[in-house]
Amino acid sequence: MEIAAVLREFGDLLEIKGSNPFRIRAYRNAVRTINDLTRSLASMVEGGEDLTELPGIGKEMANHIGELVEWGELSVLEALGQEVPRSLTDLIRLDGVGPKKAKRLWEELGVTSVDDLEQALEEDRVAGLAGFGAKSAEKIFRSIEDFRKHQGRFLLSEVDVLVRPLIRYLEEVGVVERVEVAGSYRRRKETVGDIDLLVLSEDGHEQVMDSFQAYPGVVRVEAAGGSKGRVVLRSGLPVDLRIVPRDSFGAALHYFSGSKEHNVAIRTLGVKKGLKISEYGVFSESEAEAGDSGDNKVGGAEEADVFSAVGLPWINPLLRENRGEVEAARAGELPEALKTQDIRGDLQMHSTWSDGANTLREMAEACRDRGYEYLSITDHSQAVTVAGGLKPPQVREQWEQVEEVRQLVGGIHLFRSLEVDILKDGSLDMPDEILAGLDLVLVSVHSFMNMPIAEMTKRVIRALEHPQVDILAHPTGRILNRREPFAMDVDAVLQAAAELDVAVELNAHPSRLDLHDRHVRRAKELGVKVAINTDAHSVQDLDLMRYGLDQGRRGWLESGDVLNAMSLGEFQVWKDRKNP
Ligand code: DGT
Ligand code: CA
Ligand code: CA
Ligand code: ZN
Repeated sequence: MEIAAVLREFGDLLEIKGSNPFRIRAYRNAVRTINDLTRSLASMVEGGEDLTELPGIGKEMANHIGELVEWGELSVLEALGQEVPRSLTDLIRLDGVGPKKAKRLWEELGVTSVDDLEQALEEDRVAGLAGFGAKSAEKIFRSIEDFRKHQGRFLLSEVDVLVRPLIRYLEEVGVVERVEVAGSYRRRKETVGDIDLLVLSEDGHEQVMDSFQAYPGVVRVEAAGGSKGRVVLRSGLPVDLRIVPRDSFGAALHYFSGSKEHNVAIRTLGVKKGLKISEYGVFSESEAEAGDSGDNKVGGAEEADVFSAVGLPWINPLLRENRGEVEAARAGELPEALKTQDIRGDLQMHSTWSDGANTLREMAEACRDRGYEYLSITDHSQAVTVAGGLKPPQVREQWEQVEEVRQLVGGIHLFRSLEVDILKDGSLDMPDEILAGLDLVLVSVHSFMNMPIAEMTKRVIRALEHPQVDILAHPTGRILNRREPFAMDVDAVLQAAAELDVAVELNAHPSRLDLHDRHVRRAKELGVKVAINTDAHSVQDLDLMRYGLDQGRRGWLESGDVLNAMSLGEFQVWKDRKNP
């Protein structure tokens, strides 16, 4: 169903672009075939079936489906999106707008998104176009309201590339002294609804607002007042900006960083101390404590003022979800945040042996250059045919190359490893003698993801019971905004991992971040080691570690909880824990 949706989107873009009708039809036919299937495509792919035997599925289409089954992503779609704004496909979802009308709106009115279309409707520019009457304009208006109720959230990695240039731009505005991002982005929540910017500027509000609205990435200004504005960037990301004076900047930063639940907890503590805490500052209810300026403000320039007013140390924004951080702060038991240098190795990545872009040697060198002490390359096993999974003889061949790379690349240790598929019944997709020959065995689910919860839980626990298993990779299978986690009793799986002495992965890829932060915290509580791995498919992807670190911090991990924060020596001991 999701695969059909992606192929449909691709077909939509081709049609909006006005591509060859045969090519468009190929995608439409493929979508129809897939929608008519009685079995899941994923299971057919994993069963090694030849998809080109299906009506309307050619070789190219079969390859696309393979890519989608493994990654939920289609690279040719990314490429086409450079030519035709992908946001145009949102228009087609609106009742009353088809591909032809979307094309006309784009070419004649410059409309590229639902926001643009709404604006064009408001300015009465649509009803005059050929094919659009007053009635259809009215209908489109109503369907936009519907569309708004179902809009998605943004991945941190998507937001990072949009926010950094915007901050740099604002910092260049002469009257701006300081720019901070608050909200869920500052808390490094896995997805972000909108960006909340705070700008320190004593005077020159007008210049700040004008510059903000004139930012080249802005497609639409939603609100613009004296000290507050909201715009929408071309990508659809809304940005709130507030101009704040120096003496309340810290209070505003605290307030707008949230979460709302954390703020409520802090405010409640304040009330008990006779303090009123708001985005403007910390105020004493008693006149006696009035400050020098004659008002009763007792702080607010620094964020630490807010915490110290209620007798707490500063709390890392990544912990501010009101999940016990206030109590822990009071007891002096806040976790010590993970540092980049705590990570000594990366234990999941792919090479050209399966679906990665770089060789073993290149991956090893890149890890060494990052200062890691060890790495393990975890190409897929045979069941994951779409990602070039390895058969046992290839695994043995790879070991020979591992040996060569060990000789060639000094200063880092390369482990023999694999990402072994957990089959439908919980058995592993590799014979025992291969498993025994690996230094490190990762296991993960890539097929039959729609099982009932009890069955899936049993399946995964059975896999963990295999004595060679070291790490359960991307435990819930979710892909943010694309695929829900599969139904599984995560707590039961974590308890089994604790009993069986198996580690769980926090997959750092920003579209996975799997485990979820609450489950990371639960793993820590249960004493289950967490491996923060990038699942890199290229040397560049090794940079994704920072998303895993943030998620680990949100899950209260400390370096002692993290498997790959062990030194090489400690790790060698750990990996042989079951057969010393
Ligand atoms: P988002 O944008 O949905 O990813 O999540 P946030 O947390 O960025 O939420 P947002 O943008 O609505 O508001 C930013 C922060 O402002 C929020 O984290 C806490 C603060 N805030 C907003 N509305 C309220 C409120 O009604 N009460 C309190 N205490 N804080 C609020
Ligand atoms: Ca926000
Ligand atoms: Ca906001
Ligand atoms: Zn995987």
